[in-house]
Amino acid sequence: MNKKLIIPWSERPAGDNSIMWRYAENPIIGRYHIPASNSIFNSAVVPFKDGFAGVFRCDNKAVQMNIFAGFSSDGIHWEINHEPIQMKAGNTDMIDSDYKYDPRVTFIEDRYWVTWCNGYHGPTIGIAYTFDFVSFYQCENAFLPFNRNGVLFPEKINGKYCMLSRPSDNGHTPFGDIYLSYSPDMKYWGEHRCVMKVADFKDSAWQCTKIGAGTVPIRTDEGWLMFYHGVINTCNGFRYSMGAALLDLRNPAKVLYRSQPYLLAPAAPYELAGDVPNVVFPCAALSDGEKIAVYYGAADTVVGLAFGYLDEIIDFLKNNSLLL
Ligand code: BMA
Repeated sequence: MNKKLIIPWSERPAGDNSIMWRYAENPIIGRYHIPASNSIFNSAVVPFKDGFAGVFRCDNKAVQMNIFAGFSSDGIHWEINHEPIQMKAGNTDMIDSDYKYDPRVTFIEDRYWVTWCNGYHGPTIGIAYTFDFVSFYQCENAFLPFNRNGVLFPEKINGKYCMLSRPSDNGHTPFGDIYLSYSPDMKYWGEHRCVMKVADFKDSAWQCTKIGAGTVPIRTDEGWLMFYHGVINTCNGFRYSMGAALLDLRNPAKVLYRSQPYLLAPAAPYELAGDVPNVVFPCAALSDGEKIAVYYGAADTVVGLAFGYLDEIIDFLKNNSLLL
């Protein structure tokens, strides 16, 4: 965690007692932000040089899903390339991809790693690395189809790369739990472990249908803090909300605390209405060690920001945890 980092931020609004609150200027990225886009949403950002870089999910007006690089000096105002990322071959020549969506970005050791949902006979987890957000090198897919929500930890754990993911189906999966897998080389993945499963309807219905890893975990003294999405199937379809979990630092398959109430659920107009209504889908978080800014896709259409204080979120998790 870089303590000198200046992250996007606005204070909790007067009279608001929620643990996390929305940026008043949301959405920070609108659906037509680049000429070709139909929608720009579930996207990931990281500190880069004197500012920030990101990988953005832009669906074009043919509704082809692809990922685009972008840059910002303040993390709020973004210049997104008008052309999608063109992958070069990394640790494999097999870089087939029918579509790319829901990217995450993680800096590990010397480079930025991008994971995304990669279309290869159905969704699975694609991996690429870049040093500069100009040249990207695609690697072997992490898993067999079908899988979504691949999220790397920002450092090796016990000497290996570690990735959260969510085995799924080829459609609008009506189930899903979070697993983790290890790799010595970013090519071969194994030692798969179940991390957390959906909650019981009676305990926490917002996360009773499926859950998926969201943001790259943030190292804290209390454990890895990770924001995730939880889904309930309603008579109006799926509703996606955001919660958080603290995972054990040395064995992140062990959940220490997990939010019983959600931290953010669709309520603002841009979360309630869009191409897919009622979606809050976190994909990235920035922290300066005290404050946190979470980037989330809203209604599969635009990008929003939510803020909170690290210690308040951790206290909230400790005091409002699902019994594990
Ligand atoms: C999931 C993915 C996400 C999307 C969500 C809600 O299955 O397709 O990209 O945000 O559904 O539509």
